[in-house]
Amino acid sequence: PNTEKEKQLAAEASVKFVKDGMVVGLGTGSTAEFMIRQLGEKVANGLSMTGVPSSERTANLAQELGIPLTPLDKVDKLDLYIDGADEIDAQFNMIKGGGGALLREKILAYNSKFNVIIVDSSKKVESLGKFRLPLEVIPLAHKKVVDQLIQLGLNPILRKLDNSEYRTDENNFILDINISGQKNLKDLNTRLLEIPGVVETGLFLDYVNVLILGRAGDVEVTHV
Ligand code: DER
Repeated sequence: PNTEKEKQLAAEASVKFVKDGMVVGLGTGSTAEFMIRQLGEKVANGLSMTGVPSSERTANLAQELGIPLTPLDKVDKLDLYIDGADEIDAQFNMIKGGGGALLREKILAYNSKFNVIIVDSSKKVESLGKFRLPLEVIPLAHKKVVDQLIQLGLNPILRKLDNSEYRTDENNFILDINISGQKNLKDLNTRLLEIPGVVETGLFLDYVNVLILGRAGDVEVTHV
């Protein structure tokens, strides 16, 4: 299937949810990029909206496109949050964080009235875990967290950028872990968050209001 086309179709369908005067959380990644570019066009044609970016990468792109931005602490609730996902299962549980922005993404998604997720067909899975789950971890603690994750059989890998550690926008590390075969995602998420030094996980459970799935030449919109 033509993944780029599917991303574009899903992005196109998502911007229809954006109405004049809305405060919109802007996701991170290549699918979100299609959405942001389309919002830029609508803003250029008179749409009045304010964006709240989920990463420096997204902030820079939105700025370039002339989308007015505001910091999260200047708004009460976001009207809408639009973002991609790395994997999503039939219960709308997601793995996110492939783009390293999971912490801010989860903060925005949690603080918005309505979450719209846009994916190409490759993201829909039977069960999560083919894609490694990203954890945001404090550098000071990361070796201890690695040891703990190894004990749990989760096979942590420190994300690299060229030859040094990858740093998130908050200057933390990312550990990518293998959660395939894990049955109780809620319990797993709780256990991960209880490890001191783990800031946040890329497990998004119960965060989807609408899923827009681009499928060869068409889009499938599911209201959860
Ligand atoms: O990092 C993220 O959470 C992104 O949304 C990612 O999950 C999707 O990235 P993609 O749209 O480039 O596949």
